[in-house]
Amino acid sequence: MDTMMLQEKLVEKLLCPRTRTTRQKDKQYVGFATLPNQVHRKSVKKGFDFTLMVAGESGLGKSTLVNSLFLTDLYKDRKLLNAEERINQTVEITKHTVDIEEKGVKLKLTIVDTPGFGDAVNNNECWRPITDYIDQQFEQYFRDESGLNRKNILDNRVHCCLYFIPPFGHGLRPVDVEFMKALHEKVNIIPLISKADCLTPTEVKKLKDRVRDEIERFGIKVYQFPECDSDEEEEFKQMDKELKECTPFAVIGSNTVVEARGQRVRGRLYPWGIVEVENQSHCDFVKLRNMLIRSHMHDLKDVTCDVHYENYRAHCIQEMTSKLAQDNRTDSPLPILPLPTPDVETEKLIKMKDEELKRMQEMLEKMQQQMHEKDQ
Ligand SMILES: Nc1nc2c(ncn2[C@@H]2O[C@H](COP(=O)(O)OP(=O)(O)OP(=O)(O)O)[C@@H](O)[C@H]2O)c(=O)[nH]1
Ligand SMILES: [Mg+2]
Repeated sequence: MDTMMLQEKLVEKLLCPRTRTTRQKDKQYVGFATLPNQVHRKSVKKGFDFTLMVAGESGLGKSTLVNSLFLTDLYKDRKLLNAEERINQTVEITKHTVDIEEKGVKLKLTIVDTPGFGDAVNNNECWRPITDYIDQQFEQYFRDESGLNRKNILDNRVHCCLYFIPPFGHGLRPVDVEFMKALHEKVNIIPLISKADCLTPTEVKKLKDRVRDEIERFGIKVYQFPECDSDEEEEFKQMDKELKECTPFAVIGSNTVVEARGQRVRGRLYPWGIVEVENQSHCDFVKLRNMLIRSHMHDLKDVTCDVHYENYRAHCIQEMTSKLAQDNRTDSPLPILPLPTPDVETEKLIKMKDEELKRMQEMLEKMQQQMHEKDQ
């Protein structure tokens, strides 16, 4: 092993052990400052990035929840560099980027807020703008990856999509099934039961069971939590089991801070009492936030990269190959007619087409080479 590799291994050993003990000792700590324990020093210096999308029917509390999840000022160690306070109805896909810093660890969080469906008269293919958005990000990455400046690629791929299910009703509606199925090959879907303060604990349980059954019955591929290693400590295994059993998470969002039990907490004030967003007996908000920014962020990114993006890339390469084959066929020597002398415009077009074909050929070769290297 050469010195470089030895050094790398050492750094990895220092930074990578998934320090379960740290996590367990530090249970009350909510943030992402433990991320460096899981990754390389380079990433620590550069900071982490994560892109989260929300989708679902209009008015289910998507914008409120993402605001509650990350743009919070309740954590003492956290510096907020940019936050948006007021929430209106979302009318187009909007991207908010927030730089959060916690104990010197930087996280560049991108939230893709999408307008809810249901307001239009015709909700046919209401998922289309969202799948198009996800594909566009893949396409951009694919282009950049095949370009010259591969070192400084801006990765805007969507790592996770929180899909909001209404609390009223009796489970998934056809539109929910259709929506999630349109997305499930492209992004990690985490289904959520929204506005859980509308339901009693028994109703929450009933709805969760029903949604879980329906997800299975309709063949919807939601994000699968990774298996817990058999050599993990019992306490960790138990936490992992609880997290899995808790899905789909029932959540509550709020942008207001209220006074409860002598403390200022994020909650919703009703004439009959206060519902606290971060109270684990009120909803699964804390579990969701912990899994997103603490325990499963890397896995969500890995699945995006290794499964969803790879699918997209394979599909692109296949399309390019068949297009090239088709073009080659049409370019085969024409038998009979004497060709007219092309005018300047036509010549320009032919030249452009030739160049495009050449570029595609090069891109294809590069991709195939990369895939070959990966397979080895
Ligand atoms: N009861 C209850 N109301 C909520 C909750 N979260 C948000 N709301 C309220 O629901 C309304 C709509 O919230 P938004 O966050 O704008 O909903 P949205 O899903 O982003 O809506 P669109 O932008 O139209 O797609 C607001 O009045 C919120 O205060 C919740 O957890 N429980
Ligand atoms: Mg909204």
